Amino acid sequence: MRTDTIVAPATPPGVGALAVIRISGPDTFKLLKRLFPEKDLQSRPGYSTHLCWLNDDKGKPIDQVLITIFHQPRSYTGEDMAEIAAHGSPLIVDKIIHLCSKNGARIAEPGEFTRRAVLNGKLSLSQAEAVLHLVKAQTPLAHRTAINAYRGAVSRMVANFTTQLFNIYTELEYRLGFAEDQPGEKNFADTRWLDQEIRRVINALNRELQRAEISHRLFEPARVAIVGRANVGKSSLFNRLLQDQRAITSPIPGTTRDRIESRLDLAGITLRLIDTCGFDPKSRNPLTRIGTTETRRAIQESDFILVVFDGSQPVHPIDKLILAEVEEKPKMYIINKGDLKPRFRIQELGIKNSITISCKTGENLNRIRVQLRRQFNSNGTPCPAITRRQIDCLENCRRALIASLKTENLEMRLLEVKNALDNLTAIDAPVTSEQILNRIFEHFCIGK
Ligand SMILES: Nc1nc2c(ncn2[C@@H]2O[C@H](COP(=O)(O)OP(=O)(O)OP(=O)(O)O)[C@@H](O)[C@H]2O)c(=O)[nH]1
Ligand SMILES: [Mg+2]
Repeated sequence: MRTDTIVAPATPPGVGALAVIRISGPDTFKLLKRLFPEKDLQSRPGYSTHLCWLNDDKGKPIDQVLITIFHQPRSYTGEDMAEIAAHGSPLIVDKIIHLCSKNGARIAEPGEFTRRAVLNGKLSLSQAEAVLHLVKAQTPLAHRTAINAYRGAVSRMVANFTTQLFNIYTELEYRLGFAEDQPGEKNFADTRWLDQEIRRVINALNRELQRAEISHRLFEPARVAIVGRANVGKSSLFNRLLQDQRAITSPIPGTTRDRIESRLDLAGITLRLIDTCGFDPKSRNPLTRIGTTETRRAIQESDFILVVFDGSQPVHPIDKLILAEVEEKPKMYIINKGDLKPRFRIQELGIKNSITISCKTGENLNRIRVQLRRQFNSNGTPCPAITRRQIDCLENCRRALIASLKTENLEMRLLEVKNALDNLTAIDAPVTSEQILNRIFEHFCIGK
């Protein structure tokens, strides 16, 4: 772990009433002494605030600031820290950061303050992740979920499962030892009770994993891409669903060039709706080919696809190519331009379920909304686990338990239960792996 002294703005760039600059590390007070030579801040109590004038290295005033000081270990990072609240001007912030770095501080990397808090045992891993979600939360439910996680709900859930699994583990170990001593003893080889206990934990994990999808979606809205060949009415559908003229529409094929994204709110469910460029991998137009590559990327990144066809035209060879492209994705087939004479025969594509709509008249658009709501229905209580990393750990734990049930061999079973325990405790384990830390903190911004 690096233990130098770091500095970064903690508030977003731009103009505001105030801007906060954070300093953390062993030389915090040495730095403050250079910045405010007439003050002896180190001898003042932690959490105290001090109104001071800050001058640049030529003695010219930068700003009048309010400094809050923290003595290690009683600070966010567990190190000596200071927070300088200045007037919210990007120029002032730049000057203060520059002054700090000239006097020995290093500009912090994204998430480095919280990373230090974890490494110094001030926050568990799941609490650190909750910090990110706390600032990301945009709805009251998302906020409640993040606050719970920050207050240790994930750690409590992990502790609860760990106790249950540990009991199973010790029982297995005991039986294994006993079976070796008393090879003829039948009762100890009978694992029905253990099977039941393991199944009970698997069922509880199943419930948490279902709820985890709800909590994950509170912070990472599902992506829904509108895909189809040129001119079928993708942008018209995009605008209709958003109830806004967000994308340009026109009778000229190839109107949409770049993918356009927008937030779509459907009675409590938030989605990211994506309008794409007309799909045509064989086009001679280089722009269309670039657009098609982008559309492919949008398909890959999306959780659900609205596949749009033009109901006023016969099936086109590109329609078949599109079907192959979206084969593995959950999707809905939409036949647009239902107000015109029907010439599209979807049976030719071997598809049974589709919705015929008209972006011109608005016919059946509500059915799409209802289906999307059903698909991403988030009724229910969110689980404390929010991040993909936490969900993956729960999932791996469950997988190991299922594997443990498939073997009669007590030793193998013990190994799988141990594997399940390791995956579970990884959610909040003391971190030794740089890789895990990097994965968590790559999403943080500087100053957090
Ligand atoms: N009659 C009728 N015309 C429609 C309907 N939906 C869209 N259109 C028209 O079809 C044309 C193409 O619509 P867009 O929404 O731009 O189609 P697109 O799929 O986004 O096209 P590209 O961006 O070029 O790939 C426009 O002239 C629209 O007014 C509909 O339901 N009925
Ligand atoms: Mg378009």
